[in-house]
Amino acid sequence: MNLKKHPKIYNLIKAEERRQAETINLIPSENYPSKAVLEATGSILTAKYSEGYPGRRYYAGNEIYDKIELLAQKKAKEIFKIDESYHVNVQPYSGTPANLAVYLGLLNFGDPIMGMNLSCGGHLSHGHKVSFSGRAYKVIQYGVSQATKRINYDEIRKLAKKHKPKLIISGFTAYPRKINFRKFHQIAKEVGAISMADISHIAGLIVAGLHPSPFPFTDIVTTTTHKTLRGPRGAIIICKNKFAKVIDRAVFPGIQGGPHNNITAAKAVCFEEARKPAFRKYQEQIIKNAKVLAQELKKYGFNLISGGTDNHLILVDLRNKGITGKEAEERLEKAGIIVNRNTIPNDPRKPFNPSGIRLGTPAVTTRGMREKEMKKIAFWISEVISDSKSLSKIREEVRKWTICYLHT
Ligand code: DSN
Repeated sequence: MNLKKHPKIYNLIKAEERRQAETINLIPSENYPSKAVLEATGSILTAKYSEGYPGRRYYAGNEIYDKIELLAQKKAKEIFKIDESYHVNVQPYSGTPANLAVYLGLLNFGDPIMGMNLSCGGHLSHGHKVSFSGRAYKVIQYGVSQATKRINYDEIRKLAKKHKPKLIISGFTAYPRKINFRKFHQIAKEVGAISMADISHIAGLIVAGLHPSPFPFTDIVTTTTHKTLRGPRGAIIICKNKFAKVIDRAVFPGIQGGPHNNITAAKAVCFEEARKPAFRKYQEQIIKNAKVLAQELKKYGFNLISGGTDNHLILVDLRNKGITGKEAEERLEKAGIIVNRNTIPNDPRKPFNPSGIRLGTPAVTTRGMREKEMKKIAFWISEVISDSKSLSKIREEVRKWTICYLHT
């Protein structure tokens, strides 16, 4: 391996491989891509500049890259079952740049936009004040119902009628329930807004037909490719044809330079993998695992936001356990269980040390873990949260246990 000639970085990569193999990864936005995706990511395609789009590049030597990009676009359309009324841009470097490109392409600075607030599960790039999206636009934020912790579409309609946003964003990073994209689109149309869905977390579930699709009605759909889709770190934008030109121009030259061609090829590989029956089975298992993990945690007295999950993630309110999200995250990490601290709806605490943790099953499901394993994981989580003295013992158990599961 040529990387061995760079021992410092080689050893760090090996150490990270070991960490991944010996820990239980419950971060809902992470996953382990296939070897094919990794090979494309690490390929010679990284060596080329291709500013522009297929057939309209600013550099010579792009014949092959045009084919790769067109193939990735075609495969994206196939997995989301969309027709020629939609256009795909496969160049966004990741989720936030994809979202910012949408805003740049469709809005004027200062225009009103609506998105879910961070504490209820929205993303920073959906209009949070610390993000460019919250500074460049007039943001109206919606939350979830106080009682049910679910989206209240009537409230969203009222807010939309009052503020007349130009763009309404749906799709969240910490919402454990199904999203009715059709209702969001209807509300947008009632107030003359463009509808946008950021399906980053649930794209794999949508492809597998296990979550309602935002197609064929939503105006703009963005998604990362590395979460439930299990591809390379990156994103795509799918938009109705009438927005194709402005979206393409906003991605390049608006906010990006040359596309990362190695990643474009890896996206095409990931889309190809997502067409296989095994991918659907994998997505089904993600949901089964999340449901079992949720049920078990409830048995151990954990309060789950909205009472459970319909998708790949669970949001735990830790206030009854007398521990903050940050403390829980740190304690669990010492035991080899990797989660991330997260705000809960209307969290009285700040995002850096919030009241909850967010757990997800995409990565552990990729490793072949099933319902039985979820029960064990819930038991360990409960032990760790209730007794900080057992950490090193559980760490050793987790180390021995995880070695038995696949790791790419
Ligand atoms: N940071 C990602 C997540 O963890 O959900 C979203 O971009």
